[in-house]
Amino acid sequence: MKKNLIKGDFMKICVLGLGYIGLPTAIMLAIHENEVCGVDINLDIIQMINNGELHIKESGLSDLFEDVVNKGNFKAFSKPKEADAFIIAVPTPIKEDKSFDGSYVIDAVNSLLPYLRKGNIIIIESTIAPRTTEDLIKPLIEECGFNIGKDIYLAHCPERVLPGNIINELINNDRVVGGITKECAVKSADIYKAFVKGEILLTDSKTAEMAKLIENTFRDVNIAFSNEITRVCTELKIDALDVIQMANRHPRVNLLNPGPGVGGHCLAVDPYFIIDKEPKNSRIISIAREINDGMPYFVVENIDKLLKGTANPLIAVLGVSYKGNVDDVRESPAIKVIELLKNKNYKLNIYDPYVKGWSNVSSIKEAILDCDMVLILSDHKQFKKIDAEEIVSLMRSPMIFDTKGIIMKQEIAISNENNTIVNDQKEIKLINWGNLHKYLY
Ligand code: SAJ
Repeated sequence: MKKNLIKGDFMKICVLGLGYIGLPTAIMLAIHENEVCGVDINLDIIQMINNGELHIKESGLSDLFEDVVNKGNFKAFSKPKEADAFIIAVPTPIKEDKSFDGSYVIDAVNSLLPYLRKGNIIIIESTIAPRTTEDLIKPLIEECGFNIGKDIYLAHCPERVLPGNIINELINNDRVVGGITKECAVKSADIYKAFVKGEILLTDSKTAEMAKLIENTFRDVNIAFSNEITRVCTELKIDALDVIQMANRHPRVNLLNPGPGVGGHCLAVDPYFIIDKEPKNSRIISIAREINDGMPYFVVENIDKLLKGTANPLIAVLGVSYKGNVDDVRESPAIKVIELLKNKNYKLNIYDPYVKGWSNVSSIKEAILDCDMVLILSDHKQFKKIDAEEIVSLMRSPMIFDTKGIIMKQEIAISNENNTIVNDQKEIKLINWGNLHKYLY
């Protein structure tokens, strides 16, 4: 017999969308004794999961997955099944015109309607435009004759975990649960109590939607500010990295790091959901997107200047993913940089130890052989301790353009008294957003 849905109770939960968020969430719910039915439209993913294989790389996930495979309480299917609760974690992309595309969420809701019965909980974890739960999803359920807050409990509980640290953040981050009614929020929150050690904050659905979007937009705007500071400082011949470091020593200033642009499926996408809904008032948000999307062009503009006069330059591109130590290339600025460089007919040795299908060489060593510039575009741990001896002996002219600011002079060693890195009479030019101006003028 099914028990009342209170903390720690066994539940039957259907998770729709088995990607970077849905899959770890489903596994976490199964670890905590729920019977979990995972649903995806991709049959390869279903087959892999049911064969005990993972289709995404995420630290700590495979051990937990092994446990639930042994327990036997998590299986994947192509269609939903009857359950106590449904959690939707499908993608919410932007359309070509940058407007919100909620079609996967709507499809997922429509797909579960035939299995819905009184007392069920529906939680949307996908990031959605403000007011979507109330204006678009609620009517779909009401059209089936259900009363929200009495028959069905509907809430938005945005995912907030950082790729690369998902398991830890699933457990320890605070969660915001926004219900259509208070009862909806309370019932939905109970599901998370099984594994969330952070605080669970209850609110209404539109506040939860907006809070989630603002979290990522805050970061996007902050990074855009640092990228702008970098461009200003490069013109003024001031070390932007020093400036940011100094300013951050003020107790109430916290600038993020400049880079080759902002990627991933979150920061580079979610701000548009706000712009789409309320364009006339979203001015800073729009300009921040423009600045961050402009960074790959700025990177390439500077590569042109740095390699001016070099005959048939060969560039070793290190990193394709949108950030360090992940295999995700969605909206990656590195891909934009690569595309721009290819359009300009630069020869490229591309290497990323995490991402399949992009590398045309199979090691750092092979990438740097005979090249004129090492271009760092992702902050993978493997790139931080690049071997200075190899750089000097293998590169045609040793120049590193570190757009992620990960290489410390002292760590690539062989510094002389003047703090330039030399070996066998060759100097390594280690260029970052702080000293770029010295190599341009
Ligand atoms: N980046 C910089 N400078 C920095 C930090 C990041 O240029 O100082 C770039 C990264 O290289 C990357 C992009 O920003 O291209 C985004 O990376 P990220 O690590 O800031 O964030 P995501 O997209 O991996 O994850 C974010 C997180 N949101 C926040 O930290 C507010 C995560 O908690 C969310 O769950 C996730 O978005 C999401 O799914 O919405």
